[in-house]
Amino acid sequence: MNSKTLFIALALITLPALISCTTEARQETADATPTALVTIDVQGMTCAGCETSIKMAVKKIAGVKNVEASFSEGTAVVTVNPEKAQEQQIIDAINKIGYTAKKKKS
Ligand code: 9UX
Repeated sequence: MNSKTLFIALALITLPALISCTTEARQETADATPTALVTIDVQGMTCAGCETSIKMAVKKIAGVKNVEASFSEGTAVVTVNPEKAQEQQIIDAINKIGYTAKKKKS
């Protein structure tokens, strides 16, 4: 590979990353509500359906913006407005539908 090819390859790899970065920054200034990521340990998920159940239950909580659940990792990563959604509410909601949720030790 000569250096010109290498430069073009690098530009192709780097440009989309730069563009997505600025897009993200713009969204944050447009939306002034504070966000925090809360990671919960969830035991008992065994399939993608379980992930969906967790997402549905946690998304109902006021102040929850996004939920990503992973049965393979045993976690739920929840994007919240920390002024509205409390970690304990998320844990309670998951426990209520039959899984075992615990605050993730950080
Ligand atoms: Mo995943 Mo199915 O639990 O009940 S195994 S949803």
